[in-house]
Amino acid sequence: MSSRQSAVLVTGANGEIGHSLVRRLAAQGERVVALDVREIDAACRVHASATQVGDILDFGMLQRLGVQYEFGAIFHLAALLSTRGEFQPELAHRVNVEGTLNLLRLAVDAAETRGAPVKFLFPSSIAAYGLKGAAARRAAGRVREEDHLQPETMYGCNKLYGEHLGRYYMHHYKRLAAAQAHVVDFRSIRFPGLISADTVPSGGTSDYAPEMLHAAARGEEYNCFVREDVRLPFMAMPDAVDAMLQLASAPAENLTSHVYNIGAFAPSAGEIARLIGEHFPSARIHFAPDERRQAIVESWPEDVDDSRARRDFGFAPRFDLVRTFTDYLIPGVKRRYTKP
Ligand code: AKB
Repeated sequence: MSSRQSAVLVTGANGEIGHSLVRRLAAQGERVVALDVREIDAACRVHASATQVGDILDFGMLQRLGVQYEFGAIFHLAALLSTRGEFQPELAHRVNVEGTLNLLRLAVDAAETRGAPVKFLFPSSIAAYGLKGAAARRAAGRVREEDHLQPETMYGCNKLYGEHLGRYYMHHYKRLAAAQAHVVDFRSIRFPGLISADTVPSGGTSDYAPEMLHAAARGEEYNCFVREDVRLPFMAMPDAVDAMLQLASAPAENLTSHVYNIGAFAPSAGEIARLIGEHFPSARIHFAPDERRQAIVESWPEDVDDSRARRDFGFAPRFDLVRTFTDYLIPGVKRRYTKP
């Protein structure tokens, strides 16, 4: 019997999903170890049982954590996103692929120590898809998990490969060794663009939506880097975190795949700007497309087919586009930016 404390590990805890996820896991009574390459934010630290500042490329550091804690689940959120990855593709590859491999190794070690599988939750992305421009994405409509897997960004390639690595560790790891162990219970969601009232993402290409909102709430002008008519699937952060927790707790026998699309609404950038304008009438949002970032968005699907997630783990978003703004984002950002 191990004397180690059982815990859940969250990498990338400072990121936009990390904040909400750490809080929700703690509220469920989990002991959460929050790991990030930067000092853990105060808002996240209060919910974590322990924090660790470190690089996921440092396997020694991960091993030391594995000696201290018995991880029953790993939520591996740390990644370099799509825009940043196009400036530093090799660094993105190291963080997104070698980092993921390190976490999968940690999961194998943890499973061996505890004598039971370790759940591995991996946020993948609509960036795993690759469509050849506006006409192709219109023709493709709501894409299914198996189709159009020709990512054009380093980040998209890394996420798709991360899904394959997870599938390998779950079903085929060391298949020629004497004793085969299927010890990593890998589960992945391809997230759409996410919008949070509490955090502003950095380094992504779907960032124009949250950036527009937070700029308006701060009374700042915003130049949107995509065209007004471009459409992309988005989701409110609470629904994204719910989906991850639902997938994590779903009985293994209900899951027919290691990867799931989820979606909620797919507005154009102009529709998002108009909604923001209804709540912040003095918002100054202009469209100044950067054709290269526009092309990245246009390689992603206009919408996704998430029927598999709805069927297998009961995914059902609470927030449609209007409710996302009226019930969640607008009250949240007003609270955040109103001086006491
Ligand atoms: C990005 O824009 O890179 C991410 C994503 C869509 O996964 N938000």
